[in-house]
Amino acid sequence: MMFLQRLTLCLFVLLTTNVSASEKLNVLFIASDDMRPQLGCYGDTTVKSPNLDALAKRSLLFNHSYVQQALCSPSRIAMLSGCYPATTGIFEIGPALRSTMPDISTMPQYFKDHGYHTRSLGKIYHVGIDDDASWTIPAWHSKQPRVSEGTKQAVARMMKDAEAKGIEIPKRGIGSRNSAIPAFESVNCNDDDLLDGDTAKNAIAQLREHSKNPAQPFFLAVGFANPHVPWIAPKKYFDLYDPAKLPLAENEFLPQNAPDFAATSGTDFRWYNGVPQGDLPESYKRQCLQGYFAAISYIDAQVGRLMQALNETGLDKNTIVVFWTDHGYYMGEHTWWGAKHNNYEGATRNALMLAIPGMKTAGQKTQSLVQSVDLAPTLVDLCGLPAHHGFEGKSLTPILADPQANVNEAAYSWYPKSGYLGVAMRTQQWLYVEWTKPGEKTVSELYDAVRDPQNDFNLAGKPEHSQTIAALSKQLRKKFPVQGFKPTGDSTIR
Ligand SMILES: [Ca+2]
Repeated sequence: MMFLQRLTLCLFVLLTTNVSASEKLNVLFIASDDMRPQLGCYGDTTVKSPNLDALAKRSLLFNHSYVQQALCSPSRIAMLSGCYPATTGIFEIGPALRSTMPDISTMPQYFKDHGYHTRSLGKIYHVGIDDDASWTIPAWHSKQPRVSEGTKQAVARMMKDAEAKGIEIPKRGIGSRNSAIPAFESVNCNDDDLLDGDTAKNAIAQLREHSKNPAQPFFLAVGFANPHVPWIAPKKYFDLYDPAKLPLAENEFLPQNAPDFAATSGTDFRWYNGVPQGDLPESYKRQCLQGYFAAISYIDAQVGRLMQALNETGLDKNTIVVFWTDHGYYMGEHTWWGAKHNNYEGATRNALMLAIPGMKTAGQKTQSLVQSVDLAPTLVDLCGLPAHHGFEGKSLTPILADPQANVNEAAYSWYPKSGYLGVAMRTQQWLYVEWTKPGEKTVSELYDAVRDPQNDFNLAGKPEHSQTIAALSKQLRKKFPVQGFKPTGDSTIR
């Protein structure tokens, strides 16, 4: 069986790429923070993303890709470990992967153990919660500011004032350090003057180094901080958008008939300087959209620089490129702004593209359901490494060869809220969410994923759907029979 699998894989690589079987493929893994799949290549006509659109032309684009939790750190940990949050037990920002799984071999670590030079530049694991065992040398972070010089000075003044008055600045919430940082800011500077441009610059230098040493394959992970709020980017990206012409969300209401605790999302956006509490004025909403889209275009340009370096060094011929975002985002839908933090489609659906040199399906899109945990077995497969039995996802190689193929019956996401732990199961037809809490009745949500893709109307209370719910619940519990989830905290607001 194993032999047949390996043979199938070798045939797949030979049939779909121009790379010889003996040559190890490199991996350039590009991550962007809080970037929902609102890009030209995803059919959007507002956002300007020429470089990601160009990458899509050499990739298979996954139109139904889902993260395992719509929160930075747990999402990244699931992707990098190849394990569902139900296995890692990590549902919040804070705990490191090894606090629950000390002996795990992560995806990059597995590449490292098989001769790869593995490196992390920028935000791959959540900043401050890194995993040294994953990387050949410790993760690198730019020292360039995330904000403008003026904002940097405002933060310094705030800290100094607080110290002089003997006031302790809270780590989170209104009055925290973020209170001195605007939610959006157009900065008159060059790309490399801010953190993400500098990350791209260093990644390019790294690629050039690798091109001089082709004997050792590399797994280079490059993580950008934008478009996570604050949306701070060079002015030229803000100038791409006229706020007056940006479309506002059409569903500025909470999901109808949904449980109150489920239909909440983060409040951290409100902690930034100048963000009104309560309903946002329309002009402010438009400025927010301009900022978010400018931040996306700023990252798009950085991806373009990386791809140019890949082409110039010739590494494009033997390097797999992954573009992955850590979850979706709300920009006004359901009244949520600058937020993710729930189990709905807008939060759990992410952008994913995979480019293999010479692939026959380049430029195509697939509607197949895929998950972040599928990336680890996929990359291991594509690079010809032995199978890693700890990875819980499925290799996507059948879909890369045939975009009509399916490997998953459903995609799964988790979120803890108000003592409940919710598991979302996205099938081609439905989004089913089951919330369990010790001592409480199980709460279900059901959305028609085809007719109601933004999850505006919960159908769970309708008698005509009771059989569908029973069948979906059975399917969910068959996949995850142990419902004894023990959330380590309540991640509602982060
Ligand atoms: Ca994030």
